[in-house]
Amino acid sequence: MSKMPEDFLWGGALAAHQFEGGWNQAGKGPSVVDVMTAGAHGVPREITETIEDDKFYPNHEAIDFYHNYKEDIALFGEMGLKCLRTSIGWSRIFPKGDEAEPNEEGLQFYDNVFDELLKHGIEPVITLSHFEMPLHLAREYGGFRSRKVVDFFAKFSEVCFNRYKNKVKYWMTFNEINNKMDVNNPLFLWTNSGVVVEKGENAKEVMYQTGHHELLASALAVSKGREINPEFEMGAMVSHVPIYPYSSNPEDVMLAEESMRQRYFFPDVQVRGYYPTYALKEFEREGYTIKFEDGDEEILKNGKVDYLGFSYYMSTTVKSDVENNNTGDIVNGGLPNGVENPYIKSSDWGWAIDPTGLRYTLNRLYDRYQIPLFIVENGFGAVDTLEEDGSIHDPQRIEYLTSHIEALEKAVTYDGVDLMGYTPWGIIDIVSFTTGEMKKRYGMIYVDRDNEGNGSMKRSKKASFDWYKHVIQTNGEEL
Ligand code: BGP
Repeated sequence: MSKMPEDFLWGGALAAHQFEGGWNQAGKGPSVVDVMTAGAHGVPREITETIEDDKFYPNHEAIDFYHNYKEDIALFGEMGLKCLRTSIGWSRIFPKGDEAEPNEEGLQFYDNVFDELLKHGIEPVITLSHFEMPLHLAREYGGFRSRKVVDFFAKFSEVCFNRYKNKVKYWMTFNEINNKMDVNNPLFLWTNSGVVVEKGENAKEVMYQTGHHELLASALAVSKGREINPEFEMGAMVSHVPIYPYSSNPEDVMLAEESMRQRYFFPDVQVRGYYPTYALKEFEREGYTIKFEDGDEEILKNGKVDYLGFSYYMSTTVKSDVENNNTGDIVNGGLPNGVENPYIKSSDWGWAIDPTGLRYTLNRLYDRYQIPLFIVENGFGAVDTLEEDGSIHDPQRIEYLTSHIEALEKAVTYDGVDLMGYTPWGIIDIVSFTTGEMKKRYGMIYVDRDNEGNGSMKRSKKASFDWYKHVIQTNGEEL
């Protein structure tokens, strides 16, 4: 295959709550995800009122990167990663979220991590909020329902920009800010925004008002970041799942087009700096009251991003003459996985395997926004087996990643898409977000830990470890 640009950022992706552990160490406060119990294949994760000792919380210890960060980063260095995408745990820096001063021990932890990464020649790519809002902000203020939380996020991001301005260049504001468009699954509004829809409320109206505050918070962070260090690359981050029409029936085509608005609304605002007319028309049609304040338009216009990061795992398909296209169930994280696409297979968790969909996505996003793109999540969740001799063979994962890298390489070298980098999700085994399982493994490094939290935590290289190391060494030439 063709060589990628010399400065292409081959890396790996993680999120604080899914691998760090140390959930209450060194002053860290509980986050919204720390009160989510384990789910399992098809069983929804629960949001609990308190943290009961008798319940298992998979994110509390996760894989204990908190105490193993030097060993793990040495493995990332051995793999030859050019960058590592991860997040700063908001509640490690502001345990409750509304304190006047940040938690110095939390700030020091990330100083240590970034120093270790840079020592191994690995560029940090940092998400400010990856579902880790301080629980206190959710309980006390109603999360991003409240404009006060916009100010708390602005303060958190400013502290991070100032503290790490000489160590971190690439930033993203909110992970998969558009997840919450799927209001059928309470997991997303809760983890995205610390919000629970109350009885009698219109879920979409709540989601859009919450989303407006988050869009303001994102734009304010982007403007502040640029002020603190003009060298910063400020990105948005969305989940992108292309929605195909089931047939050439114009009704299917139009339904797919309309359904894509749930994907495009948030990045439209973050990249273009204003609300799209299809959303304003929806507010009018549905009678939603979204409270804007004077100056909000200006904030959004001034806070347009430099690049768009996105996750890509699967595609979905919709058909205009079926009762319900939104058949996403908890196994798929509630994603509207539409109707069966007869041309593609799915993973054990029902996620469609569609590498061509990644090339299609890159073209659609680049045509729409004409700014650099960054694939910051793509991966294959599967059950891996630790053999007697300690080896782990993961040919399916190598096949999945190979086909998706071929697709992105075609988008760059044949279609001319401006792509900054590629960070496969879960470079090391971590806790699955939607199900709370360890069983759904993504990593090229195996971690001996099961769904119930048992295991030695020992790290072992899978077959994909050396495969990906070679891909990076040849800059994508040999897959
Ligand atoms: C995305 C999240 C990640 C990651 C990924 C895989 O939505 O940004 O945090 O978890 O999904 O999903 P899962 O872990 O449920 O397999």
